[in-house]
Amino acid sequence: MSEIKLYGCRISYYTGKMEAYFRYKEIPHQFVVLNRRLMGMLKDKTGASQMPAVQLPDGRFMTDTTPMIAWFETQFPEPPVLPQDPVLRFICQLLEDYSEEWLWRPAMHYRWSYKQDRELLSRKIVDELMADEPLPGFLKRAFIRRRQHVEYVKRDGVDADSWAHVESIYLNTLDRLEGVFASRPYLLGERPTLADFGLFAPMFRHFSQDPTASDIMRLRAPGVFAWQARLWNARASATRGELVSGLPADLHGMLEDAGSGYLPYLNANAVAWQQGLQFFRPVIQGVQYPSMPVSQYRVWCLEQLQARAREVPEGQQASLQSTLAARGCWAPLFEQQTPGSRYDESAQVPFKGRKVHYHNRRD
Ligand SMILES: N[C@@H](CCC(=O)N[C@@H](CS)C(=O)NCC(=O)O)C(=O)O
Repeated sequence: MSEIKLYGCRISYYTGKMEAYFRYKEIPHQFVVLNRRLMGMLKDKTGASQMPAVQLPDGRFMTDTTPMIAWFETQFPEPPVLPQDPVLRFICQLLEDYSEEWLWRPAMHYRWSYKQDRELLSRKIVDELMADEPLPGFLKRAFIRRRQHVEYVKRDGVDADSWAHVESIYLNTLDRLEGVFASRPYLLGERPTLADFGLFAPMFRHFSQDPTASDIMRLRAPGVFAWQARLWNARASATRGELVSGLPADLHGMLEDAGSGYLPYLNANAVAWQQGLQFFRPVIQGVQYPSMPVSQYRVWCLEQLQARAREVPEGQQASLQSTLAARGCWAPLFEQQTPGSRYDESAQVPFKGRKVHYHNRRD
């Protein structure tokens, strides 16, 4: 084997993120569409039942896009997708994590709560991933619709009371981004950074393509629609230009959303994890959510964000703190002194060795 293999499917949130990164960095790879047999093989190799997964030419397997990209940056460093400036670098890492984790629920909701979306997407999933399963198509599609709606909508905290809040996360994000892309092509300047790839996960495979969310995007935020196509088409060798210096005012809103919504959620999730709970009921921006699963992976996300913030050199710590505090992110970032995820105790991420079924579940 001489090529990197990327296992996934053409409608998957995180697979799209990894594809866009490989395309931008011009890292040669072969795309392999998953089926049940390959999924089983990947679970054995990576310990996780999730996509995407990557197989290196030396045979090693990897999973989890954030640490995978960090590893590929060590192997293909030019041009880097992280800003040189330490404060901007942390903002970039925070925006990546916020975008891909916090827009997950609205992305799943828009795909599986609306009839036209679930009809179309269940057909796509079955045609792509379950073509060789010996069952009638209508049964496979009904199974997928039910599984996805139960697992990723009802069980993940979307009910009549939280519905409007879940949708507002998408709608507000579109409004904020429309302002950003009116003044520059990518989140942090003239070329893509890690933050763009994190945001790409929900925006590309879900919001810009699923019928209901896509209609909204095209009408409400055509600049975001253009950005996701631009990023898909971006190649490092043909992309020049500077990053912003300092935090642009048009990103204040997204950071304030992270400080008032996502980081408090991460803290509540971490407390529930420490208490050994399987489910918890957070209040988010004043909205009482119904029961949702405790996520070990997201306790690790909080730990990782804290670690990245601590890596900012001493001389820039004051600037980092004041920048984040002004947007309401500093206090919630360090509210939990020891999140205690135990997600990567043997420090093998993104390589094999963990036993995690899926990022929304405890072991
Ligand atoms: N943290 C992982 C998350 C991967 C993930 O959740 N992938 C989804 C699809 S986009 C998945 O495989 N879900 C399992 C399932 O639906 O059974 C990453 O960054 O790659």
